[in-house]
Amino acid sequence: MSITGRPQDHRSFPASLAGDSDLAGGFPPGFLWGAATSAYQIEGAVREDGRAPSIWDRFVARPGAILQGQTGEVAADHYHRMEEDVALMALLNLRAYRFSISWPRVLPQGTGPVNERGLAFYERLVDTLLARGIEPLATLYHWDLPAALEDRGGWLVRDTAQAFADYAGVVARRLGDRVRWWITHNEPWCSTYLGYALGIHAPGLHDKQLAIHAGHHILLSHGLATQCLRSLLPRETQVGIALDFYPVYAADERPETLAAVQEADVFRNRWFLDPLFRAEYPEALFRALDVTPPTLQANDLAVIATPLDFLGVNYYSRMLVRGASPESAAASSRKPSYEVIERVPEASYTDMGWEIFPEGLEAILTRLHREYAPKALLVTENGAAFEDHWHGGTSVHDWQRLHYLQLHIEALSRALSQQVPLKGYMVWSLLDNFEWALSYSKRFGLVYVDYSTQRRIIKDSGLWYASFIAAQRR
Ligand code: IFM
Repeated sequence: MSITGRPQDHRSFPASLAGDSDLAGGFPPGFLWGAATSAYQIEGAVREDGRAPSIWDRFVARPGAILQGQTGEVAADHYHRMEEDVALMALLNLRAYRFSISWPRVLPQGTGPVNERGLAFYERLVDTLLARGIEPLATLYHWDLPAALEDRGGWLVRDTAQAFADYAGVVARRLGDRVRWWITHNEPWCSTYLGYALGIHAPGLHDKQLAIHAGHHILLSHGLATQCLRSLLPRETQVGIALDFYPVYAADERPETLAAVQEADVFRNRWFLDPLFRAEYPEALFRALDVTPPTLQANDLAVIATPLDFLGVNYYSRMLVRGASPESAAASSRKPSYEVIERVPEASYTDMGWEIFPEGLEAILTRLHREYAPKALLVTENGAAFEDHWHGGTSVHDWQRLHYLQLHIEALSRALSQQVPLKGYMVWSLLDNFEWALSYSKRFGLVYVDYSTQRRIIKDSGLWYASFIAAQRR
């Protein structure tokens, strides 16, 4: 089945798609077609209604941390434009919307008194979505740890894991009768490695050993929160986690390269996957990073591996590696012992410099199904940044993003035909937003945001996605 129109034909593509009966039959009824965002990236209003700072509010204030010194203080001003944004989702025919809840809005000190106004915002959002027939998918942690908890040790201390579970309980008690899909953490690899080892995300530390400890407490917090959600929520509630995956490919067939594929896979994919689904860390991780394993208490791995209802898959690109030659590996004690190939001559790249590789989505979905067998899978993020241009009218012609989405949706359909229990697909992102250290320079939205006026313009990719969803069975 092919749904791909020639990119230059994209403006007329939706109509032809509507008549494509093969396509209409390709996705199961009830498939969740949606889009995703996260709190700090879109909300703004960082000092309003009792919200306290998170580690990101602190990190963005560090000189040099963020491109052009920008912050999420206003972002896409979603906190004030929530109704308008949900109306946009309805125009896009979205059946689902994945958002994240800001922990410091709900519990400004991370623990203790609940900030009623913060919780009320998310309650209004959920009710507004439901009134439009849009399924809410709530993520509890998309990287914005309350700064007050960072002052008590943040993810480096076990207490934060219990604090997270208690926060999950607070939110679940309020929204659990209306939200059926829950995601504990978004991309723990990023909050761990980018935040604690590379220092390019909050809290901005540069220590691989600390990343191992932080990652363990994040995993533990996930397990504790999952158990808490299960104890509070109706049986049909779906609880999962969203991991970011980069299927690893070999640049050549040398034995060193084949070993490098395994090493990179352990580091980039299995670090979080194995504890969650196999109740064990891949030992090779610690050798490869030259660190010691985290300190485990008796029940930790069993808690972390509490069974999940679904696994969220965030997919953007693949990783292509070449192993170091035996001589250079021996001469250097540097880790890792492979080179990541950033550029392939015949490939196309997004504005993030990420290779467009839709086959990788099919590959990771089928592999996860085969090797880890989660009960269900959900693509919780997929999308692309491109340089979009708005000329003041009512359209933004982003044929590259449109084509990217078509190619990846085709990949979903191939995965489904291989019996992958796939339940939905969330485009990253609904709106252009604050792309972390790269601030507003990268646009991922189906909807363009003119930051000087906060005007929203649906891009051609958004129009196409709306028509595509409309052509699906309900
Ligand atoms: O913007 C991020 C998001 O916060 C997490 N996943 C990847 C996106 C694009 O970089």
